[in-house]
Amino acid sequence: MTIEQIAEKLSRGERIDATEAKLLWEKAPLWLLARLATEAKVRKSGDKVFYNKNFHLEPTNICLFECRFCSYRRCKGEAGAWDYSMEEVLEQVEKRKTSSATEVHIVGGVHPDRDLYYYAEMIRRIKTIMPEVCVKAFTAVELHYMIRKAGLTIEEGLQLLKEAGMESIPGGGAEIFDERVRAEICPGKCSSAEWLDMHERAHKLGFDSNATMLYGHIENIDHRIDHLLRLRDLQDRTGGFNAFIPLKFRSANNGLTELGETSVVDDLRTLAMSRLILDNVPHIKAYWVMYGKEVAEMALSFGADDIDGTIEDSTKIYSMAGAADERPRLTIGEIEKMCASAGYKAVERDTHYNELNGKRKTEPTMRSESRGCLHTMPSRKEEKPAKQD
Ligand code: V47
Ligand code: SF4
Repeated sequence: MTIEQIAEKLSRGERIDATEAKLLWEKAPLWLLARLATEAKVRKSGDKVFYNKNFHLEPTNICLFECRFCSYRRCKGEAGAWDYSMEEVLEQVEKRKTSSATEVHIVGGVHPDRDLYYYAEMIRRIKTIMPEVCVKAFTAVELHYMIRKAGLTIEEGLQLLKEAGMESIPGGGAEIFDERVRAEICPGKCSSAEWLDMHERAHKLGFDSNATMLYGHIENIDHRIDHLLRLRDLQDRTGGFNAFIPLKFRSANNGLTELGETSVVDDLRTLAMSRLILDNVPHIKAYWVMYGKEVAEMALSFGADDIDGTIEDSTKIYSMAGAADERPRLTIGEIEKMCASAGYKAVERDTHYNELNGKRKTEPTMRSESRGCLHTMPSRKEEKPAKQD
């Protein structure tokens, strides 16, 4: 197949395979990727670009794991470690009580002394303070650790969190699915199969979720394509992913600093190829906190239709890894301007991509039906990650 033939196939809305994706990724001119990704974006979301009003809670950066790309984790007692008490976390929520945030995004380090029941209680208490806020919480890595530690099956653990008020699962922890690359950059944490399995089981219980890919470190284009195809396969089975978020590796203050960072052209090609390969995922998010506002604006011409939230100084993952802005904030006016200059209309959404049109949701809108459980996994005792602090 030639690039022109693959382009025609995509313009007809047909699916491409790994070989076709590789040819396009490596050889297609940037303008063609922009055109094809825009066609695919417009087919899914017309002239809309989505944003939400959210804030992040990061209860702790103390983590059992030692991912080499992570600038954020600390050992207990180390300079720069934080470990908020339940009351301190709830105080942060109280401060946002009267804001118009519709989502709280909770992630953090995998703390050895915290457990599933503690986090379920945290969610319950957050919902008491802000009953209407949607709790999008815990990467599959955190969930895997806390559910196994509790000795429950994945379904039992997820069900417990659902009953506490959790509605959606963020996309973190996916990194790169290729097992050899994963073993190099984040040894010991949940495997690719376990990450995918967590999301599959969650989708079948009625949660929706996101997926990410950490790129720009030691992986190559084949690994990126393999990652996207594993997500596409899962999405074919469940339909539970709302959005895919390519995460550009930021190189400051971590174990892979010497690698440097990808070019903006690589970032735009990656966004476009994500849109083209993931033909069954409705939204591609250009996470502006990580790209910066200018590249996020360009991303809207390369298949992205979501720029995440208006975050008020509340995520440290990227500022600690060298993202330019230490107090990331984007006003609604700036979002509208950014979308308009790319030729789109800014639309506020909730976590589940219901359009809000100035309204707040009043009822939780989890994926409509539980799809019935997979056969349950046997309970296992807590498994210690290979590396510990
Ligand atoms: O899993 C850690 C990544 C993720 C670095 O679901 C890094 O809406 C780049 O998943 N350079 C957590 N990335 C954040 C995340 C996320 C972000 C925004 C929206 C959503 C969503 C999810 O951050 C981790 C890891 O892959 N990460 N360190 C770094 N140095
Ligand atoms: Fe821990 Fe997450 Fe950092 Fe890995 S990326 S060390 S799991 S905080």
